[in-house]
Amino acid sequence: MSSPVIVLVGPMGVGKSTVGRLLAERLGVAYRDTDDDIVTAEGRTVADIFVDEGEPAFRAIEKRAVRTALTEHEGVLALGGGAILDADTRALLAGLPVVYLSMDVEEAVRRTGLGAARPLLAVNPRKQWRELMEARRHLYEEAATAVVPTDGRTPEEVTEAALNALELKDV
Ligand code: SKM
Repeated sequence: MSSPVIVLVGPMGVGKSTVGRLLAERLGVAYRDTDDDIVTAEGRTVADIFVDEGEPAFRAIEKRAVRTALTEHEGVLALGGGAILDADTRALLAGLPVVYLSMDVEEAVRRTGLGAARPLLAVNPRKQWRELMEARRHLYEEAATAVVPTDGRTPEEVTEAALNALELKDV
């Protein structure tokens, strides 16, 4: 069974796709993103799935998508921001090189604003972010091999920090 060379976890908007692509380029491997897998498989946006079917249905779809990607993908894999809410998913991550890209609440508000494509943040984003971070921070940390703060850093700097943290610098 294959597994990813790096799994990225962290909140939406932290830069998992940008950094994930840069990491994949540096390591000469493919990039994959479970949100993209879900959109392709379902033929509709994540926001539409939330609206049409609700969050529990999305989480069930996401859980399957993460499991498949973890067993199929040998490159860099970014997980949706809430994937770590699932205990079985966290168990599947044990032993894998998991990087938690972190950011503080103010940075999160600044980066994501009021984007309609982000259904969990449609109303009162600062309060939502604070609650979301409080509820999830320990889950991200529990899942992670390395924590890489992104505040005030460029995607290139975050990429270097992630490679250093995993000691993949010379690969
Ligand atoms: O998976 C998407 C979706 O918008 C839910 C989410 C979350 O719960 O933080 C993050 C996104 O990646």
